Amino acid sequence: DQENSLKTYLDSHSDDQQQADLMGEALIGVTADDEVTGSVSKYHAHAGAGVLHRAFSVLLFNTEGKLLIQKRSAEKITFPDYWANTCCSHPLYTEDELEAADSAGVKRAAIRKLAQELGITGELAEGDFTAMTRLHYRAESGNGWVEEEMDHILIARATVTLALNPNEVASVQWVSRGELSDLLKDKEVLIAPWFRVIAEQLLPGWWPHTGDQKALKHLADRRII
Ligand code: DMA
Ligand code: MN
Repeated sequence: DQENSLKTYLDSHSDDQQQADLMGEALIGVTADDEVTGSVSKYHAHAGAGVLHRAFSVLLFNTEGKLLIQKRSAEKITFPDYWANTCCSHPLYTEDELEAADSAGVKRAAIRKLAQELGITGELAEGDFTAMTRLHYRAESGNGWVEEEMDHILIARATVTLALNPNEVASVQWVSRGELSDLLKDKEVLIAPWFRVIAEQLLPGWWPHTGDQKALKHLADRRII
């Protein structure tokens, strides 16, 4: 059953206690309409056939309009060593992070994980994020794990100081539109599947407006794509 398989997994991953501990997190199970169905462990959400759950993807820009991207660490359980957007994770099944009004829950989760993965603390508040749209996608991680998420995409712009957590992030890069498009074409580079969709299908329309939150809000679309 779910609890036993989590215990077996945790016992066999005592070599990486940080990632193993996180498999016990309570995530938010959702329907294809993003309606909450209940709590699901991070382990159960990503094992076997997987369980659709709520996630977020942050796209952080600096004042020059460059996007911060991260290479996921080799320790990540899903998609290790892949390049992705600034920060991705899941809101937790708590009152604070379940809050739907103004996408407050996913914004709070984003602030929590920007600190834990990248050491960004105190430089971003909920009001600095714009919730752009929701992306429903499913992808096999290739190592036996699966992602199926309702991904809330958040854009923010700020000047930040970074202190990378090596258990989460191998390296980072600030990229211009041209630099990102070269990276996406490079056959040697692993690109996370959700980030490829965001970068190729959504970002081109948003990038010119990332310095203007009012314009971004105008482009925001609460539909699920
Ligand atoms: C999960 O990200 C969310 C998306 C959009 C892929 P993740 O695997 O980096 O989550 P976590 O950092 O919590 O392991
Ligand atoms: Mn997930």
